[in-house]
Amino acid sequence: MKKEWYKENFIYQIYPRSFKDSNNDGIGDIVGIIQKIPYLKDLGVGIVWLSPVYKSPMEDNGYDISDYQDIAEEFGSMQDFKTLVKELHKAKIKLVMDLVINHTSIEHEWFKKSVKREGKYKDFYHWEDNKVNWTSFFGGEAWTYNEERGQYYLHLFSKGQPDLNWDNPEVRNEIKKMITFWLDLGVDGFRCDVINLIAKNNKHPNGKFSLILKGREHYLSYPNHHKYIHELNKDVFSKYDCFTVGETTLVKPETAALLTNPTRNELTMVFQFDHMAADNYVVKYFTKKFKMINLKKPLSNWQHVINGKGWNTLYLENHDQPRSINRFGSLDYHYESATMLATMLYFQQGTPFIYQGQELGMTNIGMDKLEDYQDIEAHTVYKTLKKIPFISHNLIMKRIKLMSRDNARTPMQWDDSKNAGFSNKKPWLKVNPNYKDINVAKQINDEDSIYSYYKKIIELRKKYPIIVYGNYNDIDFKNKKIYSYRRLYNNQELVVICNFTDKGYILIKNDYVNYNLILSNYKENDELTLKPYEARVYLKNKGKS
Ligand code: ISL
Ligand code: CA
Repeated sequence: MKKEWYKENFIYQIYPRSFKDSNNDGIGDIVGIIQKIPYLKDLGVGIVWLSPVYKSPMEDNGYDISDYQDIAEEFGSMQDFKTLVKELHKAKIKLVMDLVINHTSIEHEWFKKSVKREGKYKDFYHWEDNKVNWTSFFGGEAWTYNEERGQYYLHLFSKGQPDLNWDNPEVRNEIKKMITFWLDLGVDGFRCDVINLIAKNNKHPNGKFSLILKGREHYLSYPNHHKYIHELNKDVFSKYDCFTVGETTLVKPETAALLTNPTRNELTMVFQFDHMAADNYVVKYFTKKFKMINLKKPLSNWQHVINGKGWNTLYLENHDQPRSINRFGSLDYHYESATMLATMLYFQQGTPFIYQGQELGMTNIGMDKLEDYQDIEAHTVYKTLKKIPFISHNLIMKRIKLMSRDNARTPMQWDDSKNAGFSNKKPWLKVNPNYKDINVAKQINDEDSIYSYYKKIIELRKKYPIIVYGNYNDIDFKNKKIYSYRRLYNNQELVVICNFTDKGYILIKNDYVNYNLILSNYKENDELTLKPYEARVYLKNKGKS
């Protein structure tokens, strides 16, 4: 397997709005990120991924871009951005930008000109005389009438996010120029937003009957997306030492294996979503009781399908997902379950991602009032569900409390001072009241904190290539309580054992007496019994025993 820097480093995702506010306007910014580079250095991550900082009306917090080659004023200036690149590189940290190229904002010049049917912009977006029945990812209709042009336009997300027409070569040229601009500024890679949605059936036929995402057969992993991504790779990415991670919604492992196969020159790796459905029926808001086997099955499947063909990503959290302890762990075993989840995830094969605050065990805020939610998705989902008879306000709020994206977007908890040390002014979104207990200041010098445990995993991954490159095999796959697996590399064997229950678990026989315990979230490990949420990592040099 080829050795690459983007396989060996941890990637830390920053949601700029919520990371650190340097000028006390209540909104995180680029200078705030620069101030916290020593923190990233201490943690030991090698790559930072920034959620969008481009100019935007912020209807979807920057995933609606009105100028691809400028910085949003609330985040800072182009000069600040250049300083960020310089300072990160000085600290030996690479920078990955978010690339939102499936759609723009309706305030982008291209869209304004397209509305007026101006020159080459006329067909930059998807236009139809008649309404098509497709539905949007945020709930509601995906085609909206534009008075001025007298036609309907497509938006797979909010009304403010019209989809670009990728069949138009002029669109592809503009995008390529824009990407080159950022690479020339020193950017080291891109996270490509909903990249498996860019190609559409351009005849825009009505979709077949479906309760969710009606019309998806006409745009989800539609064949031409391979072609367009390959073109970006050939004309732009391949000319730089950079990598790409595609966000691929509802992608099948077989498609991902094609997208990430190095010989096809498309993407480096992708985010899949199968394991994010371990506690819901594909649509996040249709929740179901979490069962560990529903996390293990998809994760293991991806390890096997991608192995030797492409390259995996390892994540449990991002700015679209509620916090993992609430979903898959236990608030009563905060430290134990947070560290166990990290152990289960980060010793698998793939590039590991940490979402800001995950390294502290930040948890869901679960706000009661709809007005407190800032996320456009919470509001559109509310409106859509409210139209269905028999669904009450309380029932919808219960779901939103559990699954809203704002759960992950509350300000980063730096210390126990006002507003968690994020800002002196009232933050744009409420701070989680548990910041007095869960914060960086409290954990950074405590050997027994979640933060220090994350640091240990990061160090181990640097020390042992088996963690990066070893082959993956399940152990006792059918076990519904214990998640365990083995990695094999050269003459070494690594074994990971995680207890997903709040009860002790008797190991029938101890198979690992001759192994070296290199990590555990308990100080004492009973030979025959796993404690609640206990995690262990063993290493063995074969032949020696
Ligand atoms: O979070 C989701 C639903 O609750 C996902 O379906 C999500 O909308 C989808 O994965 C696409 O996400 C990305 O593109 C969106 C943006 O709102 C998300 O923040 C981004 O990660 C539109 O640009
Ligand atoms: Ca600010």
